[in-house]
Amino acid sequence: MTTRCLAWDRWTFDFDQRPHIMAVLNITPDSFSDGGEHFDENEAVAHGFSLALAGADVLDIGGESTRPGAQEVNEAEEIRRVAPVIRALADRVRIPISIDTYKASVAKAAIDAGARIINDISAGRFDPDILGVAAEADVPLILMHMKGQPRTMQQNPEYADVVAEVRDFLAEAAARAEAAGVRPEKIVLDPGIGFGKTFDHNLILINRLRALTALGYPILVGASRKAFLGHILGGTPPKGRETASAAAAALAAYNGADILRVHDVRRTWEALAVAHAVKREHA
Ligand code: PMM
Repeated sequence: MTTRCLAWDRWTFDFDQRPHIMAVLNITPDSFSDGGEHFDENEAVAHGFSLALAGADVLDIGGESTRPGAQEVNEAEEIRRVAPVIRALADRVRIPISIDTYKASVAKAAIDAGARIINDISAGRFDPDILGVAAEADVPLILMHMKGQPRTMQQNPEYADVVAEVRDFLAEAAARAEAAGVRPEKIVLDPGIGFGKTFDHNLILINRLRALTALGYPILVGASRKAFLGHILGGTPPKGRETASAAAAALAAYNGADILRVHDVRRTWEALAVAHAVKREHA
């Protein structure tokens, strides 16, 4: 099966035409890259508008930070953070809104508020009911690889063959989602950059992305502002990693990523335009 396209509701993402941009909107006090900045509801909504205006194809709204060691948030609090922002943006931006959660109840509340994509960093492992929520709503479902749990995932992760392990994990996650009623053409896979991976694992996965595109589903990559970029730059903090993030997005897109999850939409857009132009010439 090869799906080079996501089409649902009033949207068509044709990945043969160009890579697409998912813009990050975290409504958390403690995300590693933008924690606290958009914690206020009005500010979050304003930032959502500006990301859409900058050219984002999707807004990914999250109410719980998943950085190593972050505080867990209960469902009611997570819904309280994200639902009003989704409701305020859903009818007023033309692009779809994604809910970044691994909890079925939060995904359901977000769908009720107007979200039309579910982004699950646990690939349905933490709360399998989320697969039924995606099937029922018939929305795209992003399944991400993570080794272990967010709290402990960076404690010396080991793989015999990181590419094969991530590929097999994602193939199994897709099969489980399909068994729960999610249509294959709604599934997107993500290697989970920074989630239970060493510096080298992240680089290998970006380099060898073709092993994942071979599974036949669209591929999403989220490298923006992540620690491995800070490491390459010699310790630059998250906000100083924007040019490096754009370079990582361009390389991932060149190697087959269809959706790039990023903070800086404009800069990514330019980097992706170059990647796509070179790739087309090469094809
Ligand atoms: N990274 C973060 C959060 N959610 N979702 C997907 N699908 N892929 C990712 O790589 C990913 C994610 C952590 O980054 P943030 O704190 O900047 O949101």
